[in-house]
Amino acid sequence: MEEQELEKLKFPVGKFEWPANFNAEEHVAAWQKDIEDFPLSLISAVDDFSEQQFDTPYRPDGWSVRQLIHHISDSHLNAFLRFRWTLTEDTPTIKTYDQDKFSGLADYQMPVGSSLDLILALHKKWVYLLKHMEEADLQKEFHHPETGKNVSLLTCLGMYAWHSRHHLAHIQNLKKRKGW
Ligand code: NI
Repeated sequence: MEEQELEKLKFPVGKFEWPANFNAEEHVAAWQKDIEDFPLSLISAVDDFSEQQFDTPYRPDGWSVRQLIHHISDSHLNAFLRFRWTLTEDTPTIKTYDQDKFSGLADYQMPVGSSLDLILALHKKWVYLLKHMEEADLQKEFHHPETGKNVSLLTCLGMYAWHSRHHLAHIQNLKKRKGW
C-alpha cells in the first residue's frame, strides 16, 4: 500500500488543525454539536455489525472496529475528566496513558455494547456541562506533562470534536471499502 493511501486511511478527515478563520461562536457551536451527535451516529454506523465485522481492522495493521469503540470510550472518558479537573482546579496537570497498551487489555475484547452505552451517557453529561459553562471557562487550561504545554478547554473541545469525526470516518470508510 502506498504511503499516501495509508495516510488517507489513518487520517480520513485530516489531522486536527486550528480553523484558519476561527469564529468562537460558530466553531464552539459546531464542536458542541459534533460531541452531541456523535454517539447516535456511531451506534447507527455499527447497528447491524456481526461479531466478525467488529473484529475487522479499519486499516492494515490497525485496530479492529471493536478496539476502536473501546478506545473511544476510554479516550473520551479521560477528556471528560480533564474538563472536570480544569473547571475545578487551577491549571491541573493531567495524567496521560498509553493508548496502545490500553487496547491490549482484556475488556477491549468485550462486546461493544458496554462502551456504546458508556459513550452515549458520557456525551450526554459532557454536552450538558458544555451548555452550562461560561465563555471564560473555555479559556481555562490544563497542563500536559508530555508536551510541557498548557491546553485550553476550547482547544480540547475542538480536538475531541475532531476525534469523534476521525474515528467515525474510519468505520464509515471501512464499510464503504467492504461494501457493507
Ligand atoms: Ni483516537
